Amino acid sequence: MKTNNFPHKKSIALLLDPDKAKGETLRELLNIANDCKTDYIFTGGSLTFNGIDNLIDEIRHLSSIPIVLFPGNLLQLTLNADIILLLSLISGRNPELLIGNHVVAAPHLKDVREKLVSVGYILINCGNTTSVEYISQTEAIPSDKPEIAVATAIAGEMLGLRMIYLEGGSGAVNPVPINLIEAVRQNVSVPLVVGGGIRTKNDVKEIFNAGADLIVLGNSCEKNPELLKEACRIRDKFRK
Ligand code: 1GP
Repeated sequence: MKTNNFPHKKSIALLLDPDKAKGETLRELLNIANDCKTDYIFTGGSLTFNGIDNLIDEIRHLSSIPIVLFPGNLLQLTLNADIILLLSLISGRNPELLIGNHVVAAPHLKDVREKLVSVGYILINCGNTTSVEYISQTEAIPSDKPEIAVATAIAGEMLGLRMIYLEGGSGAVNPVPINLIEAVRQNVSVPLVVGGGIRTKNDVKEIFNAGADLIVLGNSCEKNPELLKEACRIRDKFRK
């Protein structure tokens, strides 16, 4: 799979946590994902230790949706995904997550360059301390400081990162604020991904409207798979 058109148009990704997505739950969710033509399946997580390869195998049996590795740490590194996000946590100042892990991973990734997408990963504090913030030992950008998010995103684009990801964190109390998404959209031209705490179809509509290209849904779809269908319907309207 080529990554130079990733993501194409407005897109929806379903995030599957290898620790939670199993058995019948996984089958049901993937049936829905297939039916509504979900664009991508993301897999990874802040605390996931292993199980990514098994989950990828299972997904491949049940679906042909492209699989994107969204690694929470180096232990999750696998070459079996179709796309591998090379995340730089540019809102933080943890050198391991800015460059250290990349140095360790680079020799393993050098033969699959066509799968790699470098991402400026930006944490936004959306009301609570999320696992990604705690585990990464970084401080998220306050949600009422869009100018800091904008400056960070511009810096990421200037450094040559191919995508900006605004992350509220899994289970965030609120999604990334709309005015912050709009401000970032107006200042960078690379694809914009938004995820974390998105729970309603109205959230999905507003976030696409604000300029996101790709919306990532995790927890809320596990609890309410109907949201995935609704999100894909909204995506289809935006594509018309
Ligand atoms: C992906 O971390 C998110 O960016 C997923 O968050 O589980 O809250 O949807 P949720």
